[in-house]
Amino acid sequence: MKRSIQSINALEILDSRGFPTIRVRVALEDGSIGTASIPSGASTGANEATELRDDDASRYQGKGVLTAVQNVNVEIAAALVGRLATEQGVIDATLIELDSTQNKSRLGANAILGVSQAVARAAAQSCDLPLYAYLGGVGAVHLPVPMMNVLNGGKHADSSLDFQEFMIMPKGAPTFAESLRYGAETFQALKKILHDKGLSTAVGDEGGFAPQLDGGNEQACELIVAAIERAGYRPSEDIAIALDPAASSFFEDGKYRLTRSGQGEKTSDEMIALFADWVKRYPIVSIEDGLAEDDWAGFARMTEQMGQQIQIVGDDILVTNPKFIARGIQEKTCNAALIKLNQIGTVTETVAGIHLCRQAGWGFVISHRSGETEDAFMADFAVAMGGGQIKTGSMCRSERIAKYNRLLEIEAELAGSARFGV
Ligand code: 2PG
Ligand code: MG
Repeated sequence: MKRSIQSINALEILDSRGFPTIRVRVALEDGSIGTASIPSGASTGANEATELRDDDASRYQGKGVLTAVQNVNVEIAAALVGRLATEQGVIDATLIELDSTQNKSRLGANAILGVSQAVARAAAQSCDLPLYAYLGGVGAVHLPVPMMNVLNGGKHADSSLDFQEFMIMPKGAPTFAESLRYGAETFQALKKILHDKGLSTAVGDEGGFAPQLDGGNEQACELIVAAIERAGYRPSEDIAIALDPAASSFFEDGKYRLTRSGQGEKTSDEMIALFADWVKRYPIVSIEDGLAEDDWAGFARMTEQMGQQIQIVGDDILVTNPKFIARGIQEKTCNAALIKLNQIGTVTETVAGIHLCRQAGWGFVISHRSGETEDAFMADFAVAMGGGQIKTGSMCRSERIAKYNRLLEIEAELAGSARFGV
């Protein structure tokens, strides 16, 4: 059969932090080729699918992925060669069954997802379709509003910010291309403001600036509003703010510890009060992981208090896992999910999680990881799923820009039929 898998090969490559990751190449009988390179998080949720590392201290501080590469080349290849690449559900179910663990720890979610995504790409090429159209069908015309992480803190930078991500969301732009311009101009304005204040303009893992600020986490919001205005845009109408404090990373012994900024310890309710106060004073439209991954009760209180007004996104608490998303819907934990393919490990399960979000009337945001590669699969995936939101870093570093550039290409290709907005 022309669309059956002829060969599967993996390679150990490097991600944007210089740590190893896996690239998979799938070839079909008809000559179609699909590749996929898998990203890697720093502020990972405890319940994410397992990223298999070699733990061989003599290579890359134990972070090598040669075992995962071997698992693809030998066991997975043996199970999938000869199968139809267009049967994504069957391929993914076979991978899950072959692994046979709850969290993909035997073969590695990095190995499994690499194959899952590369198969999808090869199948798209074989069908002579762009990836977004293959995955999303004729209705895949909705370009996402980007959340651009222009100030980096937490586990992504040695800045003074406890909160990991301060993002701008150019939601008032008429097209994706224009939203990118609004964002890039604001990023440059922010650079100038930091420079003029004698602050560092060096960047963190996701390409946002990582300065030492005396004014705590809140000063980041002030600087962003100033940058939006300096670039000639209206805060709120043209460009709003989205936050990802990644609160699991500073939650210790039952308290949120804002040590970097010197803002002391807070309970869940004090954190919620802080966010509620900020939402009144800054154009914040979305808060992801404002509380820690185990704080289900706190999340539900935050959603009850603020969920009518802003988007409350679950990342570490839901880990793109349909099981946790279903619990979140049941318990009204949030009103949106962050979606990262490598948190769950197959394309099929990721789509299943998104379907749950849709059914519940939740939003969803397709997201990169802090350790990325030049692979722009997620850009096509965001258009295919049509949720209207993508989070893929700031306005520099090519592993981030690769996704934005791919979205520009898609918008141009769709021409008159493209839609843009949340
Ligand atoms: C997050 C992500 C991506 P990481 O917390 O949302 O920004 O970070 O990949 O380090 O988990
Ligand atoms: Mg997050």
